[in-house]
Amino acid sequence: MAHSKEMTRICVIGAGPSGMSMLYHLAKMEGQGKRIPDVVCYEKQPDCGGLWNFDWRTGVDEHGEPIHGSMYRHLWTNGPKECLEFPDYTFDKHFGKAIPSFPNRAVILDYLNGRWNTVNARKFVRGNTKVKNVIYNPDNDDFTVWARDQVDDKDLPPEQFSHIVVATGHFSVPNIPYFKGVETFPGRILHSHDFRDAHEFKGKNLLVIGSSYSAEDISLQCVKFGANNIVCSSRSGPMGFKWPAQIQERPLLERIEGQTVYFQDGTSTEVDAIIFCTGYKHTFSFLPDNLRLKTENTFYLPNLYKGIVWIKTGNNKLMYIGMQNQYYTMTMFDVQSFWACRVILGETTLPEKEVMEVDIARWIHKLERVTSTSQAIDFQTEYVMDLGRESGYEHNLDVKDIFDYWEEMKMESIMTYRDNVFKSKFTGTISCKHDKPFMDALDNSYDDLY
Ligand code: FAD
Ligand code: NA7
Repeated sequence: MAHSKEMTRICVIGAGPSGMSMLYHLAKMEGQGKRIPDVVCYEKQPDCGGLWNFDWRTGVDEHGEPIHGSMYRHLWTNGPKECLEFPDYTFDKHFGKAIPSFPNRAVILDYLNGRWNTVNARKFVRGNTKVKNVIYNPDNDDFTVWARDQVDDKDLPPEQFSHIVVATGHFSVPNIPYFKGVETFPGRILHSHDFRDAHEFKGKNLLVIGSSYSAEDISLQCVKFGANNIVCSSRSGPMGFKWPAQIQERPLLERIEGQTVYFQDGTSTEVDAIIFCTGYKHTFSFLPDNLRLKTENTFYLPNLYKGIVWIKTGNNKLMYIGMQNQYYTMTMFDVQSFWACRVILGETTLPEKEVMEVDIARWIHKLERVTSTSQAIDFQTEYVMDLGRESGYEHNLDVKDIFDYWEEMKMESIMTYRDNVFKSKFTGTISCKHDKPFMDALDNSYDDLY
């Protein structure tokens, strides 16, 4: 479709929680009688939901494209649901009763779908459609997008858009460092991206590399489902939880000789499998260098004003949602999206480039002084609150107290923190307990969504 300079036409890339928040707000505004621009959301999976769609496949999908999903079968949320609850669509509203604070992944997807359905946000989504290329056209001050219909196996005609919103997530493309001798290892080697079910490791001795959320939770999952022993290897110090007897922590892996893995402190052990929990790479293969965010997994991103607007090239009409490291998730994506919608609709005016640069530098400088989890939560709370204030977001999203309590519970006991109950900031409802403690709950019946 041709695009004139005056026309606003939005392309959202990705229909995970971030992209869907954009669509939710646009559909809601439309429902309130506001005139909204033409919107198209390209999603390479068959449906919306992003990482919350469990994918049994690993490697490539049925169309030969890299699998997006990194979720595993028995995943329960690792933060309390009270920290990701939408004030305008609470868990009480969706489920009609109190549910546990750490639900399994199917419950979260059901909840998200419930909110999106209230405004039929899905109507903008073109599923099974992968964005292959985007360019900025300085002459016309717009973007051209090339996408591919994966079911019909054909490229679609290029389309013009005034705005691009990149919401393709950043926990999908694995970061896999090399360790000397790894090619001699005779057992299974995988990255957390390809981890699907801990049953596979029953009775096995494992090496887990990394010391963040995936390392911690995959180790626990493996203990839960009967792994014999797990050694976690970290480059920046131990995680320091009170682990069960089957889990030990060691310094960074130094080399591998056959089944034996050697650590930097000179110790060694024999393992049957190696799981790289070494994080993910921000990857935007569909974007040229002048539009492409290049970053580590951090709490404030380079070249993005308010963590959203790409200021390096072009016209401030390329935006990214959900690209920072995350304590806040769904609500942060939501306030980012609301803020972005207001900018696109001309209800918020962006300052001059120099002012935006100074603002980014100020946040990054502030982040450099963050040295603890609690401070990182403070930092992200401040960021979320700043966006809320600027955009006139209707609700106060500050759940720092709940995060702090969660962190305290986790340090007290990594095995049982998910058995605690938390109170909703928005309804005052205290969650109920699961029928079994986390470490004993092996069946995870997804049919019973509470
Ligand atoms: P995603 O969910 O990754 O969605 C991005 C979407 O973009 C996908 O649907 C993808 O198919 C699509 N896409 C990508 N490339 C293209 C393309 N070229 N063309 C078209 N579409 C494309 N968060 C929590 O709040 N609680 C948790 O317990 C929790 N657990 C997690 C566990 C794991 C194992 C992982 C990996 C993450 C977890 N998260 C958790 C964090 C997670 O990042 C967010 O909850 C959320 O899924 C991020 O949403 P998103 O929309 O930004 O990205
Ligand atoms: P994270 O949180 O980005 O953590 C990555 C981890 O990988 C972290 O501990 C890193 O160590 C470690 N890492 C990265 N590169 C290396 C090398 N070269 N050697 C050793 N260790 C390395 O990713 P996660 O997968 O844990 O979590 C991502 C999301 O999935 C999150 O939302 C969870 O809820 C689920 P570092 O700490 O930098 O020393």
